[in-house]
Amino acid sequence: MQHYTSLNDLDSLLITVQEAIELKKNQLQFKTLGEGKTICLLFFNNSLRTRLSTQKAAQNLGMNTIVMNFGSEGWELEFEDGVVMNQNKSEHVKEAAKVIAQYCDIVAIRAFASLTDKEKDKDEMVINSFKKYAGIPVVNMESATGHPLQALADAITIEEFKTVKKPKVVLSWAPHPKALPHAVANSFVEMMLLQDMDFVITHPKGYELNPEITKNSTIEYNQEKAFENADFVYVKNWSSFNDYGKVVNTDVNWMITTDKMKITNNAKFMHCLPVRRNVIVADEVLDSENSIVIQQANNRTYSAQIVLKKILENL
Ligand code: AN0
Ligand code: CP
Repeated sequence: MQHYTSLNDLDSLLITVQEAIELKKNQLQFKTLGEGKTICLLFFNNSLRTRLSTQKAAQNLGMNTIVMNFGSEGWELEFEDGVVMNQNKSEHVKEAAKVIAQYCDIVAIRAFASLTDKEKDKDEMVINSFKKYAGIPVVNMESATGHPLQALADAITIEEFKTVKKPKVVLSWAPHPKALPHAVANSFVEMMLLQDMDFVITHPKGYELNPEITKNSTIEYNQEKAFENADFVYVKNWSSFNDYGKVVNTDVNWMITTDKMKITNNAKFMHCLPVRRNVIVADEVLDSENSIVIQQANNRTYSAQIVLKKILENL
């Protein structure tokens, strides 16, 4: 594998999930594969899990890691061509990407959606500029439109916890005070559509995701109806896609409560974290035995490790 910027970079999601589960049993089995190799992790936004699990994954493979919080510590980058750079932006991505590529063998990038410019976000300017100018493998640690390391960890988690061959999985929107990106939901949908599962998306009207991503997915506007017989409830907030980046509804009735979980088939509760307690989900659900968010976050290491392993094998 050359880059990992979307799930489509994997030859096979299902085989990769099995490989990650094998890797998890003995996480140091490829500890010399990355010897002498360096990964640069560039963060244009905050992170806990992605930052630590990707470093851990690289270290399990024997790699060196360099981390930079670009958002707060880097020069502000210009991405447009032919601009007179006499404003705030000190450096063009053309130089920055080429310079960074001399210090490492793989570059991983977190650059959230602007949520103000739909076209720019759709073009994935940050990730694609690094792809274009760095000339080394690029890994997506959540870009404007996707979070494929999260979705791979989610697929591993569902595989580990499913008790029937074809579980019912519900992706539910839940309220949040701030406008959040679509990336996690997009990649989750893409991941579900690569598998034969009973998949339903539920959200209030106005929160339809990009139809090019949801394609023919079932959308049920009645959350309680969607929850009937669910084996997994995957919860995430996102802002409006049509009214781009706007919070069009914060209906507290969409919060995940014990009463709602009672409608399900004793479903597991999943969330990528960070999660706001008693806004997205009630304490008693998050603290219940059915909540697998901690195990889900653990799988971020094996998701990153299997991806880095595939890239290292191709270097
Ligand atoms: C981010 C998001 O919703 O995309 C990161 C999630 C992994 N969440 C927040 O900004 C709270
Ligand atoms: N789930 C996830 O990506 O978490 P962080 O934003 O903390 O990295």
